[in-house]
Amino acid sequence: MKQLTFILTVIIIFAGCSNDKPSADVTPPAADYEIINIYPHDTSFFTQGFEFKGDTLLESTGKEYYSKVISYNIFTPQIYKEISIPSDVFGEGITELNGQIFQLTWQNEKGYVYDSSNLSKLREFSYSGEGWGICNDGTELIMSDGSEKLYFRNPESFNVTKTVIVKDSNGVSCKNLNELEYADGKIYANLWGYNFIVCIDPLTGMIVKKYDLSGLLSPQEYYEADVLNGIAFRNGHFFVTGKFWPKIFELKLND
Ligand SMILES: [Ca+2]
Repeated sequence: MKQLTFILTVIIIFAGCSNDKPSADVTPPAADYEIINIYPHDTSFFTQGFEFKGDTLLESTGKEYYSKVISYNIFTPQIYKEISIPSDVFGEGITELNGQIFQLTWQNEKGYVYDSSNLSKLREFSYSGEGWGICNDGTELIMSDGSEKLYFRNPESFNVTKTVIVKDSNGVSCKNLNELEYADGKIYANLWGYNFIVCIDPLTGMIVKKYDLSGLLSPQEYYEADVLNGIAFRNGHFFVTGKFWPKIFELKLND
């Protein structure tokens, strides 16, 4: 009986959102969504950051030699500006706050700040460890590093002011937090390698909703593309895409 209890305990632990394998079965149950529209996405973009400023979509891409920041309009479509970063730097997430765009890098332990009106570089900043996703709540920057932690940082000093552990309703921590989006008081996050996004209470770190987006692309499109990564909120709708994805989906996420 003890052995059976042990086995069941192991099964329960690994069915949760633990270690490197967050499960699609983790509570809370998936919430559904509606597709409002579909827009083309450049399949050369290894998407790392995705955020709207008004009608302008800001996207950052990764990989050495290919990392850049693009501001464009998916509704016209029209590219306003595109800049590259040094070829030895692997770009990661971006977020816009008070006229400035903050860009992380993966393992270079530095980031860039740009003037959001013209993408001219204003300054650099440094941090320890990896940079993955970033968003902001209108006051502070919120950053992920691939772990289960979200780091709240002062936008001027980039000092950490608070750290939140993201966990499911069973209290199991959830690693692989990737691209982020702040919307209506919640943080929405991609989990690296998984076709669902989670909605997180920023005060507690608790995952309160989960959306399974595994049906967005056809099996052939999923085969040719890389992982789901990129959430941008605009006028009550969520725009999602992924690395090398051919499409951007405008979604209404239901409660
Ligand atoms: Ca985002």
